[in-house]
Amino acid sequence: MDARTEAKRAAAEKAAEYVHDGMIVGLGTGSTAYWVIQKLGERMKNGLKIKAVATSNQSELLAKELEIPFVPLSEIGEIDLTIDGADEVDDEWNLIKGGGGALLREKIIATASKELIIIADESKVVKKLGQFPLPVEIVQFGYELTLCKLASYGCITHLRMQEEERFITDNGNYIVDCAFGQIERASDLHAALNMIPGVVENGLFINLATKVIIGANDGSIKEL
Ligand code: ABF
Repeated sequence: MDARTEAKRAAAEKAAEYVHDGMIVGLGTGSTAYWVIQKLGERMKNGLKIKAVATSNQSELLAKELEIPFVPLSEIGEIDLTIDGADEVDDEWNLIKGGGGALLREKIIATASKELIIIADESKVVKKLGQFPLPVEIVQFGYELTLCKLASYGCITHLRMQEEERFITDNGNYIVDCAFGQIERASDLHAALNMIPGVVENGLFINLATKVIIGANDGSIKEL
C-alpha cells in the first residue's frame, strides 16, 4: 500500500473510533470513506451494533457485502454521525466535495447528521478553496444554458465525461466541473450557484463539518 493510501486508511480508522453501539451512521463515498466502511464491517463482526445509510449506490453495495444493516431514510429523523471524504478542506473546515460525483446525496446526508467527520490525506488541505474544480450537479434539460450561467460566475466549465459518455449521477443528473482557480467568498458563491435554474446542488459544504481528521504521508494523523 502506498503512503497516500495508508494516510487515508489511518484517518478513516481513527474516525471509525467515534462510532458506537446503537448509532445510525452515514457512510461516505470515495477511496477514503472506503476504509471506514471496511473498518465498520470488521467491527460489526466483533459485535458492534449500528444501522447505516449511504451517500451513494457504490457505498451501499460495499456495505451490504460486509453485512452492515441499513435503515430506510423514511424511518429516521436524524443521523447520529456521518464520516465522509473531501476534495479540499480549508482552515475553517469548509469543503469542496463531489469529485466522486455523489455530492447531492452527500449533502442531504451531511445536513441531516448531528456530527460530520471529514477524513482526508494531507494533500486535500488548502488555504483557499477552488484549486480543485467545483463539481455542480445539474439537470439534463437545457444543460448548455445552465453551463453558460455557471460560466458567468467566473469559472471555466467542463461537463464531466466517463468513458466518452456524459457522467450520470445516482440521481440521473449531469456533473459540471467548474474551475474557479480560487474561491474568495465561498458562502456567497454557494448561495448564488444554487439559485441558477437547472442547478440541483453544488459541491461547496459550508459550516457542515464538525471534525476533520487528516492522515499524513509519514503515518501520523492530526485531528483539526
Ligand atoms: C467523496 O469522495 C467526495 O465528496 C469527494 O469528492 C471524494 C473524495 O474522494 P477520495 O476520498 O477518493 O479522495 O467523499
